[in-house]
Amino acid sequence: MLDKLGESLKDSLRKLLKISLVDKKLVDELTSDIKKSLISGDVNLELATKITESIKKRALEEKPKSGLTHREHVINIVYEELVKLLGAEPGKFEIKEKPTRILLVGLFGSGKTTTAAKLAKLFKKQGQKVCLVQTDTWRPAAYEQLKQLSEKINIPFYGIKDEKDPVKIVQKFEPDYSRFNVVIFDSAGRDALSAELTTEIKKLNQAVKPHEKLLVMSGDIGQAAKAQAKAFKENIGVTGVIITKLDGTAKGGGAISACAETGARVKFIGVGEHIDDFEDYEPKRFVSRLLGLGDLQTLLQKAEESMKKEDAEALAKKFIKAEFTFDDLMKQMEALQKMGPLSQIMSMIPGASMAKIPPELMQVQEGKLKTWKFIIQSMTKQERDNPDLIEGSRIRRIAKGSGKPESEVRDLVKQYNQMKKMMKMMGNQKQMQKLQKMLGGKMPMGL
Ligand SMILES: Nc1nc2c(ncn2[C@@H]2O[C@H](COP(=O)(O)OP(=O)(O)OP(=O)(O)O)[C@@H](O)[C@H]2O)c(=O)[nH]1
Ligand SMILES: [Mg+2]
Repeated sequence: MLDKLGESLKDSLRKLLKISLVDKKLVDELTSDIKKSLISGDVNLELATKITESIKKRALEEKPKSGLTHREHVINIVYEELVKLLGAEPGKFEIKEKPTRILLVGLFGSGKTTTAAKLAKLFKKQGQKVCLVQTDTWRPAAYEQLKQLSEKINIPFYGIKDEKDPVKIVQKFEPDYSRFNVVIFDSAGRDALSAELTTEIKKLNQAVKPHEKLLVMSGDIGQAAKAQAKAFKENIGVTGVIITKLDGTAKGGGAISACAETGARVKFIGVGEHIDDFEDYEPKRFVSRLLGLGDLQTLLQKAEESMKKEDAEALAKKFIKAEFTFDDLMKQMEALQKMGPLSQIMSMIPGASMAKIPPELMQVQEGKLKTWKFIIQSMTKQERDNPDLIEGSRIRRIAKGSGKPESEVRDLVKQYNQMKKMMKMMGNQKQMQKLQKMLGGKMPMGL
């Protein structure tokens, strides 16, 4: 998501990590890089200038907090300013009243109907009783589209095929709504917020009496999101925004920053065409992912599910210190396997996404793991604890014992050494570790 914006921001920070002395020239270079990244991410020039000026000023004038190097201090400032730019508050969404009525509005093709289904599934997962109501009487296939989606996710659907008046649809099913905790109304779009669309939504608004009016906008409209959010807010009042299609576009930075600027709260983001490609919008988490700082809390949560917490923490520490043995490697590999694809896991480890990780390490196959297990089981305790011992005759013995070719044993030793080197590299990024500690309270991180 927002890959391009994230990559160029990461590149800027990578440069900073390589340099030991932070001086005015470096800060100038860094802020100019960040500004370029933001503009390529479609953040407007004025806003991009404002934030980079503020980063520059703070980086040069503010004293680093205790325990932080100047470099770490600057990274923290970049992080804080980006969070401000992309909306300081998370778009929390609570179901307070029952039923909570949600009306989705937006222009043609912004993703309303898809989002209606995504939202419904999300609430259902939270244990809420949800139904979907189709009030789009404009697009000929709208009825079928939402009906099919609701069948796919097994959620009650209301709609009247061929009815032309959306208000009649809302009224017809009024007695049913009280059976649900959440009622989601899809509505019709137009090319622009025309008088026709405004009138229609106003009428719908009166009939539905929604608790939440959510404006659905496509992320690829970039800065145009600002004018759109403003127009919808003024004309019909919106309580929040959902930005869709944030997968594979660099322009999402534009749409999100534009919303933050107008005070429109982004509540959810759509990150793909599938029903599960939907997330709560949490600016801090979003920015830490953009910067490649990782999301350690999510990682730890997953780790906890697959192994005991103490084990997970001890292993993670060993892992980062590159002190792990073959036994640890095996444990880690097994745990990682339970947690999901390695590449996804690595993107959540702070610093890991900064270190360029060899792709072959990301593709450890299950079959390979089994082979490794046999090989490790054929090692003596001494060899497992001290992998440097493994050479020549030991390799031959281990190969024989495990029934695997010597090349496999060598391969495992090679992978181990590579991994160790990589972990050392990450571990040595002391600034990253300290940063995690410092941000412990503020960012979803905490080893
Ligand atoms: N890649 C991607 N595609 C999306 C996302 N959300 C919606 N789409 C696609 O965008 C297209 C339009 O989505 P709809 O949900 O029909 O949009 P709509 O706002 O209901 O459109 P109208 O009913 O014509 O006003 C569809 O092809 C969706 O699959 C998203 O988050 N990512
Ligand atoms: Mg639609």
